[in-house]
This record gives sequence, structure tokens and C-alpha cells, in this order.
Amino acid sequence: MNLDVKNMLRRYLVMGSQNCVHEPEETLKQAIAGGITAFQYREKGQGALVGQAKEELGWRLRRICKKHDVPFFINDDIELVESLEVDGIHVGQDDHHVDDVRRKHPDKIIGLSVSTIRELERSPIHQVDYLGAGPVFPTLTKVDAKRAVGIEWITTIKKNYPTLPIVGIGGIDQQNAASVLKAGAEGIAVISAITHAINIEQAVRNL
Ligand code: 3NM
Repeated sequence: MNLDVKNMLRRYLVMGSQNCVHEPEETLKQAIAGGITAFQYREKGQGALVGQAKEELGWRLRRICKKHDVPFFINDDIELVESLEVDGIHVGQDDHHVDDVRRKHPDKIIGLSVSTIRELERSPIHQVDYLGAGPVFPTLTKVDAKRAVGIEWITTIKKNYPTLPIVGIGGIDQQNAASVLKAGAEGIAVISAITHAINIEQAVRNL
């Protein structure tokens, strides 16, 4: 397992069954063939599975990641940290508090989403291993997404926390991915540009 967080963030697929047009397992396998460097199971929003069905799909996806040595993150749902044997946990501003997550899981990789200076200032940054910066561009995938912050937001975070790894998220596709990296992000986190692609493997390669 590659525990270098910066390399992990390079091509980070975020996905739940609600984002998929193909079978989730098939989508993940093809994305791995295309070269994703991490996977986040984010079963959230309209049409998302809950309870046992959520856990069962999580385990099927987890097994695929294990087989290919791809780091597996869970979005917010700390109930599943043990049962899915996750490598890391990603939380948003309205999710479980980073301090609690860190206390309960001192050895896991923890990522936190930040969209504004205020969020950055009031977050326990010293407790996290990376920041998710977004939405960089407008996105239709997350209905409650904030206003697009632009690549300048990545530059601003970098200025404040030069050594902390950053992954950009929101509206990233093959046309704009390079600009996110150029602004200083270690990687890009993507949902629809991968999950909605006709050829998923090729879509990941193009990113
Ligand atoms: N979080 P797509 S934007 C899950 O800004 C998520 O924190 C965001 O989907 C944030 O790649 C987003 O299809 C949706 O735009 C990303």
C-alpha cells in the first residue's frame, strides 16, 4: 500500500451508486485499469443506498480496491470505518467533526473539504492529512454544492499551508484538469467526468 498522500491524490475517483450509469463495480474496475490513485466511496444524495445495501456495495468495492492496491476512503460514514477496513475518511464541513474522527481513528488518513477562508480558519487543519478544495468549477453532481471558487482558491490555500496536500474537486474534466494541478493542487477528485464516460478507462487516462 502506497501511503504517500500526495501521490494518492493525483487521480482520485469519488463515487457512489447514485453517480453511476454503468454498474458501480464495473465502473471502479475500469477506472482502476485507467490509473486512478485512490477511491472514495460516497454513497450520498438522491437515490443513494442506505443501511445494509450501502455496506454490502461498500464491501464489494472495497474488495476490488484491495485486490489492486488502491487506497479506499469512506465519505463521512464513520460507522463503516471498521467493517470496510478503510484507509481513510473524508469529511465535509457539515459532517462528523475532524477532532472526533481523529480521536477515534488516529492512524487513518483524514481529508477535509474547505470552500472559504472562514472554513479554513475555523478548521483543525493540524489534524488533517489533506484538504479537498472546491467546488473549483460549477458542478451539477452535488445539489448542495457551494458557489464555484475557481483555481484561485487552491493558490490561496497553498499560500497559507504550503506543505499540506490539496485535491481539487467540482466540475473537473479533461479540459480543465491541468489548470487545477498548475494552480498547485497535488491532484484532482472527479465524479461525473469518470462515471458518466462511455469509455471509463480512457476517460481516466485523459485526465
Ligand atoms: N464535493 P463532479 S463538489 C462531492 O466542493 C463534491 O466539496 C464538492 O462532482 C465540494 O466531479 C462535489 O461530477 C461534486 O463535478 C463533484
